[in-house]
Amino acid sequence: MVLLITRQVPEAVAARAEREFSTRALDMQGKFDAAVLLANLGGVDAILCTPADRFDAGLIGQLPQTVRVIGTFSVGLEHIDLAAAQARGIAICNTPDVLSVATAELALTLMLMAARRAGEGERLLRAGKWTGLTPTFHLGTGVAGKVLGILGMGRIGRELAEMARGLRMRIHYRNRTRLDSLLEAGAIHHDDDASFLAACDFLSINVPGGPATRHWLNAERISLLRPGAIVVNTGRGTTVDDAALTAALRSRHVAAAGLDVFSDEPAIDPGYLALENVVLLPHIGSATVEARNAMGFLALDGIAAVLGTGQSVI
Ligand code: 8YV
Repeated sequence: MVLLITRQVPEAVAARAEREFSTRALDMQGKFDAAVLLANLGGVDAILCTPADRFDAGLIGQLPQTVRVIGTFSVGLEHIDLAAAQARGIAICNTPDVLSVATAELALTLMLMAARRAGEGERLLRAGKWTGLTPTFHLGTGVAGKVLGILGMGRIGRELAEMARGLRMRIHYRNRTRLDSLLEAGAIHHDDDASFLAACDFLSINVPGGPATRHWLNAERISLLRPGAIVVNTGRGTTVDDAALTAALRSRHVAAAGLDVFSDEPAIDPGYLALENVVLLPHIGSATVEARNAMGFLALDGIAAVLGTGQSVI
């Protein structure tokens, strides 16, 4: 079976792919090039892609009949037109669960960095501007006893809740449906945005991207946050209205933010770059050796299952 891999994958994943498939590695860098993909699809049975590769209906319509499955090196699926794939009989598989710990760890990293102004402090020190300690130097805010509001209490949100409880935070959440009490583990559920946002000292966005969550955090919802709240996003950049969040960071209604995802990444809204009170990371939520190997293996499992059985694994 021939497997085309769009981007460089971890060594252990590439080695396993080579053992189990006849592989064609495109090693694409930067912007996704659909023409290069299409030129290399002769005889291909399966594709392993990433969220940086957009499989819209137009591209899916041009895939050769031999392609039976697209595996994505991600839990997120918003870059693939699922209806178009289904119409063509192409199965889709993704990599849930195995990245939840890594992504929750990064949400926690951003939350603590934003609360303690870590990025700003490091920039100041490296610029040789640290003149020494005073009791009022570089004050941030603590997290113990504060409310962490989690938007999206799926696998990553619940992992984050468990970690944050260890920091003695109080967990509130907003989700499509209320969790059962075992999964809730004492977290307070809100069935409307206003009461949820008013409760948040910290807001962590852990929902998937796509039209249903586009610009969920807009000017109106930001105005419902407690003044001085801190916002963290490790889901998708499209969930945040950048103009509204940069305005709130400038006015300090939102005291700080930590962002790992951006609506047009790798391009960054210049409004963020001009601000000290935002920590910006280059979409590294799942970027641990452990998570990325596990993601690759899970994607290969899914592809093998489809090619072996003809059944979708999602
Ligand atoms: C990327 C992610 O997939 O899983 C997701 O949805 O956003 C990330 O983990 C990964 O960084 C690159 O493939």
